[in-house]
Amino acid sequence: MRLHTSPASPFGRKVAVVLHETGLWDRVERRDATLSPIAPDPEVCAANPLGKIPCLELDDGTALYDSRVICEYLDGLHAGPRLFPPEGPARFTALRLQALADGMLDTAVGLRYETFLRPETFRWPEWIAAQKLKITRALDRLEGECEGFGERIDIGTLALACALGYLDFRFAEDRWRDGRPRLAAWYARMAARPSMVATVPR
Ligand code: 99T
Repeated sequence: MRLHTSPASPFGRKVAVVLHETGLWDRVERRDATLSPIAPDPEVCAANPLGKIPCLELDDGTALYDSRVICEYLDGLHAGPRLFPPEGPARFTALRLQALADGMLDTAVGLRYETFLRPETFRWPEWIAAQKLKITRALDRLEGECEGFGERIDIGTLALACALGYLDFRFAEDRWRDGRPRLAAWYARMAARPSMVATVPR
């Protein structure tokens, strides 16, 4: 299997964390792609018409995307505890948390492109402020919910840890920990996991 990814991508990090947590790391060859919406990578586009990473090429030539599909596929390849709970409330809580984390990341990556790639004269301050508010609301919701996570490790909690790690990486000046001590404490425990330490974004 071959994974198109990048050390800066939080979605690629989620897949990498799953590979570590499931003991599958050595089964996947990794290829770091350099891309952006206006500078696509031809190899990634050949595998994923959306031109986005992560994208996993299987040995039979099938390409899997996006990160959610890849993570669920990988979760079917190991014998340890499932990261995608198979059914019931646990499953839908994990999937909802993953959706919240990925939604925060879609917003944050969009903001990154808006504030870093888009020429300054074309930027739209109201749009930027409204996007930041989405992340603020999500963080506030998580501050209220995270004590219930306990020591749970599943696709929801791992995705959230990757999302918070991306805020540290690209938006440190926004200081997401301020006023959110419970979320900060939960994240500190998650960030110490070997899978998270091995995949710190660069
Ligand atoms: O949008 C593009 O054309 C290129 N962008 C990407 O490939 C980003 C890289 S994060 N990936 C996604 O947006 C994937 C989202 C998808 N729903 C998934 O896989 O879950 C780069 C972040 C950075 O450099 O700061």
